[in-house]
Amino acid sequence: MFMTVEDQALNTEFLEQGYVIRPVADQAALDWIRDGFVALAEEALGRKSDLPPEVFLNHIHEQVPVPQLNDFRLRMIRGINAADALRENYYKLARTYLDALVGNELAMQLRVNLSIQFPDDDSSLLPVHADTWSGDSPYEVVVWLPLVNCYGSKAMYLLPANEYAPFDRDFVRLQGSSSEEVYKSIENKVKWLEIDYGQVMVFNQSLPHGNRINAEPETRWSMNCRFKSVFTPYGDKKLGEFFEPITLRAASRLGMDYRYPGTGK
Ligand SMILES: O=C(O)CCC(=O)C(=O)O
Ligand SMILES: [Fe+2]
Repeated sequence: MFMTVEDQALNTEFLEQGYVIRPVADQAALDWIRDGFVALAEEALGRKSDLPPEVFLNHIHEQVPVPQLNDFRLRMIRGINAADALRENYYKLARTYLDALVGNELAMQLRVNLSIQFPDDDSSLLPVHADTWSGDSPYEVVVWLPLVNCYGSKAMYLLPANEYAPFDRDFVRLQGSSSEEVYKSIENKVKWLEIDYGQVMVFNQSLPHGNRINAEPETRWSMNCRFKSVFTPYGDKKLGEFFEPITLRAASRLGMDYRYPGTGK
């Protein structure tokens, strides 16, 4: 492979583990996103906070009642996605890693998702799944961003690539089992992805992953967004509907627009 040594190492790590965790590639973009959430949450609560941002976000469950959590989360997602700079800032967090792992002509999901998981709350859990089981293309990767430090059950888990083969062999037998049974079958193989604010993760969403009840005393805030190389096959999520090209290069623009002489408009 004609890749730099660094790019090769990153690719090998991603293939072997199914994920990479690295410092964000753009600290200003990260702070812009977190400050945005603090401002949106203050607006939703109708008061300013004098707490440091990480304390404010980690303890938001002390200010938002559980029955209002979903509305609160939707308000946060709408608010942050309404800012024109969001997607470019989100891309900048992982640009160098995406370049190395996916390519430099990318399609990005139109809407960036947000998870908020209160301690001991079971209302917003994602049972074990792979995104490809519900129509995502295996050419997609997820860029996952913690807005607070995530550890223990406040983190998400993933079945590492090197543990996948037995799961694959057992999958047919597991069909008809509950998500809980599927989880139990891999419980001692999954990796809990400890990751701090200031880091970003890229993971292979075709590996089984999910989360459990957050038994830590702090709220988890994390974002996720899918990226793929623009000319790779699409699943149910199509270009123009769900994905949009963000870094098309001149040669591709020319190719897409090309008409043989005399046949074009
Ligand atoms: O954030 C999580 O716990 C799971 C995220 C997830 O399933 C995804 O981004 O595809
Ligand atoms: Fe997922």
